[in-house]
Amino acid sequence: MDFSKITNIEYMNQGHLGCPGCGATLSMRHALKVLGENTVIIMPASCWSIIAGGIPMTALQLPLMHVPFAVAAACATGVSRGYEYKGIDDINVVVWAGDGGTFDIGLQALSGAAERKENFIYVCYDNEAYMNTGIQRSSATPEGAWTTTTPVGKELNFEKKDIFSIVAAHNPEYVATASIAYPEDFYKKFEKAKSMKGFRFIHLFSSCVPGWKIDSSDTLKVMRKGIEAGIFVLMEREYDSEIKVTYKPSQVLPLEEYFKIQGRYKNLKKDEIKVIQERLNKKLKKLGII
Ligand SMILES: Cc1ncc(C[n+]2csc(CCOP(=O)(O)OP(=O)(O)O)c2C)c(N)n1
Ligand code: SF4
Ligand SMILES: [Mg+2]
Repeated sequence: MDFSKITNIEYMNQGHLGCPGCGATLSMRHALKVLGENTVIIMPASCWSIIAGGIPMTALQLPLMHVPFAVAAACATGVSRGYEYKGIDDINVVVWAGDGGTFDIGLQALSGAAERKENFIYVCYDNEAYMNTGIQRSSATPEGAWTTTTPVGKELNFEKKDIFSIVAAHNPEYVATASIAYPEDFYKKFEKAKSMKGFRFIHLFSSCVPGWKIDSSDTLKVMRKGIEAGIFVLMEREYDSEIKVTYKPSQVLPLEEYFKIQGRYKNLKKDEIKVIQERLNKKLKKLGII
């Protein structure tokens, strides 16, 4: 990818309300550089509703519609069809939702829109818990991670919901995972999604400083280690084609290397890490990563 083509224009102002080192904030800044000014954001309740700030101090220079938690994909449907009715076809309608608003509360609206092949991009920034309301467990929380509703962090019976497969089962135009810790891959996927019509879904791995109990300066390092350990796999699928892994670590890191730099995993014992590693290895074998 030619990085010199990336615009210097910022669609996010300084002075947003995200924590220093917030993965979701970095992700929005860079996604907007690809999506550009002809973009309308639909946003359910989440940290990002706060990060954006209220008018007249909003951090985004683009139209933003705040919508109730469960209905982001339904609201985006309305906006997208409104443009279609008016014969306007050069606007990117984009949902920007957290994992709680996607994996749990907004799942029925997401499924309906994907099944109807609505014309918009749905982005889920996944920080693996309900962060805005105080770090409660969601169905995107990985097994073994501490949250305020799983205080010991040892709910090994609950595995993270496989949202990629759920969305892919609707045969959308495009489904991908990405992380701003791998910007080249991230930019390519947003460009590809932007160039298409129909239902497109991008699942972002998105660090959270207080929720993951990490240092703000380590935010990219933590996400990179997660991807090198294979706990989050960078991949994509176009319509009904095969899944393509877009980044394969040359040597997959032991999960322990990823866990030990985050306070949320500090209660895990060696034998518990072994159980989680074995489960992960099975998934990575299926994807041809190990
Ligand atoms: C129907 C409804 N239930 C609960 C809330 C309270 N609430 C606002 S944001 C939020 C957490 C959202 O979690 P997630 O979607 O993962 O985004 P994050 O805060 O992690 O960025 C909750 C529970 C709400 N606004 N509406
Ligand atoms: S709590 Fe987490 S997701 Fe929310 S603004 Fe802070 S770092 Fe970002
Ligand atoms: Mg979340």
